[in-house]
Amino acid sequence: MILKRLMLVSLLGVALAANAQDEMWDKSASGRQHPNIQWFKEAKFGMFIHWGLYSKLGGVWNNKRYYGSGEWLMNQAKVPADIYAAEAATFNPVNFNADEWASLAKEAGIRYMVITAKHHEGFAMYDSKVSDFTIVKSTPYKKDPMKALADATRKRGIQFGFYYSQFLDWHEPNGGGNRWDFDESKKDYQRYYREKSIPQLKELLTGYGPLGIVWFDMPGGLTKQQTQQLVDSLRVLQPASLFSSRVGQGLGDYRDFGDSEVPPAPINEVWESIYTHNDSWGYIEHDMNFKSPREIIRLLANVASKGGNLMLNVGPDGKGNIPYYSVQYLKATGKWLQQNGESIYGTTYGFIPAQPWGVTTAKPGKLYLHILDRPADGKLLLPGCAVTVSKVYTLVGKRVLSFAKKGTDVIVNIPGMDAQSPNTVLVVEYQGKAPAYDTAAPVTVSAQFSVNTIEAVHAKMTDSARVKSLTYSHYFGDWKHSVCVTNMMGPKDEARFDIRITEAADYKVILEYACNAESGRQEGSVLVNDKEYLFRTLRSSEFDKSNPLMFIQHAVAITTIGQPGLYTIAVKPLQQGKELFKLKSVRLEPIK
Ligand code: FHN
Repeated sequence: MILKRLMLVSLLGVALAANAQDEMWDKSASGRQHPNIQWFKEAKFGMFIHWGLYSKLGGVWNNKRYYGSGEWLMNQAKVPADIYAAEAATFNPVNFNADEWASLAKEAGIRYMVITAKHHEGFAMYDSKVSDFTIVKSTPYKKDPMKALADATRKRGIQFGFYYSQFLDWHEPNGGGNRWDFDESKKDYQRYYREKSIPQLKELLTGYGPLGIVWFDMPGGLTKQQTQQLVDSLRVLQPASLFSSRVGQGLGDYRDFGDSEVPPAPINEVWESIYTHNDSWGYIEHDMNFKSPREIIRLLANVASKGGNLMLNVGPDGKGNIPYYSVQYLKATGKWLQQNGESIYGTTYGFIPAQPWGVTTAKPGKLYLHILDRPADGKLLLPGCAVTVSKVYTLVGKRVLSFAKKGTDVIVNIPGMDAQSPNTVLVVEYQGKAPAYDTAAPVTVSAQFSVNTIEAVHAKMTDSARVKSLTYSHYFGDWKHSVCVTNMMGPKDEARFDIRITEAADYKVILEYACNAESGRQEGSVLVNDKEYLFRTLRSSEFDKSNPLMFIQHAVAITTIGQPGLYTIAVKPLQQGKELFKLKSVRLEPIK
């Protein structure tokens, strides 16, 4: 069912429903806690490694280049299983060096590592006795790299785990997914589980020492009861090992969000966001869209500020080399973490929601301010800071800063910051009970920043308008998730945003949205400060016809704010009938 859903999503390019992967999480499971969950909660930063036979192919088959998820090459090119398997004869990762990989992880500040033992292609990257399609039996390399890697990571205090695709197996007639070679009506999934999947999982859980995590993926073919039996039969082998939510049927120990997805607001559960470093999980020679250290550090802070872990993927090539930019940028991330790790490891989300200057994380009695953008006047506003602040200082250098309190606002005088720093952290020490995170707090808008983004998640809707997380991909399987206000079909379907403007100024009002041909050229209005401004929608993409969502920024008005205070912005269609657009954010830019 989930597989079908994902296929549909990839065909359509955009899924207008909630993310299918997230359906694997049973919310009632959040009350239950694995006794060994604490290390995971504190770890915050993991390294995912997608490495398999596909890494040797690098996204190219028969001289044709494929884009998106490189580990899906066999499926994308519909390569016959025997022809694909023959590729193993030239897979020889002679440059693989377990100590180098583990040292890189250590230097990057990684606390856990999860590597693909078997991906959907069916190839075991370890010495499996259950199948002949393994790195030991069918390649010139002939060795088991997983043994060495498990030892090298543990030696460095990094938790080690395996990714295992338990249902999809394009090499096997009874495995899920391969319908180009094998007749689906003849598939016996139970037999696949019995003869390959479960025995291989047992090998992994018995032959490689204590595993921090077993990271399942893309469940299928099992009822809840059968999944429970699978879980039980593996649990006894390693009771301390954590199982990812993609074991299916709500039976995991923590929640994984969709690929490359961060929830829009904090979540009080144990969870993980997983991201590719470039556009693909598996190595693709021509994929150079690597996230910079700045992007990784900010992503890490953003995920931590919502209470989760970030597991960032690298895709080593067929020789066993981790791509140059992954190595460099992970090391740079590690440098930042060496100095600022206190504000990430062992934290949870802070009680102050995202501000124009950045995000917050917390430990008992301490609030960490991650300053991603410095206010021009050097005065940092902490709204809703209903605690007794005793001290504010820079995390690096421990420079004590002065601050003032006005009601529940705290205003910190911040020093000139290193403009190059991706994230400058301040520590607020306080007494008293941290107030609850206020999801309904007005969004701060300040003239001290070049732009203020009011995200769709803050919308209060009337009538049929709805906030939804939309899933789509640009290439194949490089999933993106955007939270948008949708279903604004007529004048009653309004999205309202409560904001607090802290300085009088003229602000440009910009709508960020995706709009297809059908929705193009419709009239809408924005009400700000008691004045209504009209606009006509601009078409941005054809997301309903196998194309992804593309967002544009459409400036629609200037509003003159004479007094700081609370305001509301309301967006709505003027005519009935068609969806106005998918509204991702409203941006307010002070006019200079
Ligand atoms: O299909 C896989 C994909 O190749 C990759 O392994 C990701 C990682 O989360 N999981 C699946 C899709 O969700």
